[in-house]
Amino acid sequence: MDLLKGAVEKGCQQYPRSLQTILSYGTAGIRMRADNLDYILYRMGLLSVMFSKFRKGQVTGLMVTASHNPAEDNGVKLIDTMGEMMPIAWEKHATQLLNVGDDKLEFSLEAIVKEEGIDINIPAVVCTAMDTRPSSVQLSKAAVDGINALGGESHNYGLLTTPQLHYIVCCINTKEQYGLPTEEGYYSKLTSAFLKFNKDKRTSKYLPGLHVDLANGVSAPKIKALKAYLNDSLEINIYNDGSSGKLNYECGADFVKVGQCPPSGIDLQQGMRCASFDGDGDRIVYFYKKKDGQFALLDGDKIATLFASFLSDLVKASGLKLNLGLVQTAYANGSSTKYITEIMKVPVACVPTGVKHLHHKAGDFDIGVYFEANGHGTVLFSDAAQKSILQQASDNSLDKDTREVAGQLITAMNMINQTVGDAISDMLLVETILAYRDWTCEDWDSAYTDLPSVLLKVKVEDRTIVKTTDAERKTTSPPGLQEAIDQLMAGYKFGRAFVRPSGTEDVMRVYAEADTKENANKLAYEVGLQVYDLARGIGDKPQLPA
Ligand code: G16
Repeated sequence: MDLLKGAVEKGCQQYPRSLQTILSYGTAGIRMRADNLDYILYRMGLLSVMFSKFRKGQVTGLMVTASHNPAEDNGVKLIDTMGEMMPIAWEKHATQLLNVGDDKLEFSLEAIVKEEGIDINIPAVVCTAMDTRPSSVQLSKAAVDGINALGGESHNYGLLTTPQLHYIVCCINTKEQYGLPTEEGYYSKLTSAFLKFNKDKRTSKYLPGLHVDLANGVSAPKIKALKAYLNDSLEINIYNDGSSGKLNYECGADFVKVGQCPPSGIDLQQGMRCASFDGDGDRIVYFYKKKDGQFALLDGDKIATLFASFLSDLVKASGLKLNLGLVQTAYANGSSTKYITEIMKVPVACVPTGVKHLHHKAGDFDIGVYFEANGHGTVLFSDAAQKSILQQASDNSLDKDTREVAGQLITAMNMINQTVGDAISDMLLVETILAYRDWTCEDWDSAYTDLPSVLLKVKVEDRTIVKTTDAERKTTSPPGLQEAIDQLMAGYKFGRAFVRPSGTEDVMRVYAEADTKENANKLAYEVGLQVYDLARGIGDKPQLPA
């Protein structure tokens, strides 16, 4: 185990543990203020090498980003060999490496080797990339130092969106069956499918102009590159490209979703179709101004229903018998779940927050559409479904129309980044479907009306004291909290609320929905006060939302 010893000695000199607080690998990796992250990135570099060795030398990925968090934060997301998030079973190893003292690091690495039966001599390869945060360059270096210290080969792709790195890892490990493992290969795959699907489009209501808020993040240079591949088939007007504003500040998908208002920088007018990406390009929400002048959000739930109804129509028209399902979290608006089950008649599953949970569950269906309300999602096609769609498209015993629809399904599939939620890929598919249906945002939005909802944050002394169950829809601790929430909910028509500790920020999240905005606000506020009182709130008490 000289390799481990050497890596630890080097790391502890250059990247000594500088935090004594207990950390954990959360909803999507680890994130916090960037100042103390060097040693953490070094250690996550070590872990990604271990993970590559565990996967018999297949390539794993390490993305330096804190996604929707403020510019001062940073973090890391680790990627599995098919481009999914690192398996939950490995999160305990990450948490262990995050918390162990320098003197115990070697022992912890040895323990992982033993527990997972890793052959330490297998060569390892890790692909890395980063977002545009000021700290990302230095933190990438720390990660690469960790990778190299354990003898791993590192391929640094520089600036990429998170989903682009997921795509590249998958392409490499599938020996390019999924696409070419380069940024150009990514644009080329997605846009070829987009251009193919849209080549004969004739629309009267749908207009190709789209206004995109890029959160002053890494998607800005990437959307500029993408535009060159799209010719004029989609006119993308770019806002918040990082040339002046601050990352995620008053802009981006999270700001728009939580604030239910346009981002700064976009003067929203009627007739404009707009989208907001998050800081690392894995989330997207749409919005527009209604005829009555109100702001309207088309969030992850609306995107999921758009995708599911489109794919379900194509599946039916192609004569295939495939089981299509939708995966949501507790944040899904009650109206969306009702619409999907009662009108669309599509099965819905509810899982805890975190794309890793949704992605996993979506694999239970032939075609699994998964989305968090915050705009994080994609579609998975099982191997069997992909095979039968391909067969159907080339079965000459079938009529031409049927084969053509199966061909459209293949094209749609090629537009989708199945490895993870991807704002660019989701945007191309939304635009394709709107053009295909010749829909405006109003048409899309008219399927169902969201119940008014609100999200609050409450600061508490220690958010780990709040425990949840039933896909985070109920709390089991601290005592009395769930009973209090149940009582409050009963006082409001369509009242529904839940609380959960965030896995990406040091806060408790409170969600509430009800028949009116005023009632949703009141319910969230009252639940927030209970959290503050029963879960040892700190700082200012929650305020009644405006
Ligand atoms: C990450 C996760 C999402 C999650 C979000 C908020 O998004 O990938 O699945 O919904 O954090 O999580 P939490 O409520 O636990 O803070 P992103 O886009 O920031 O990576």
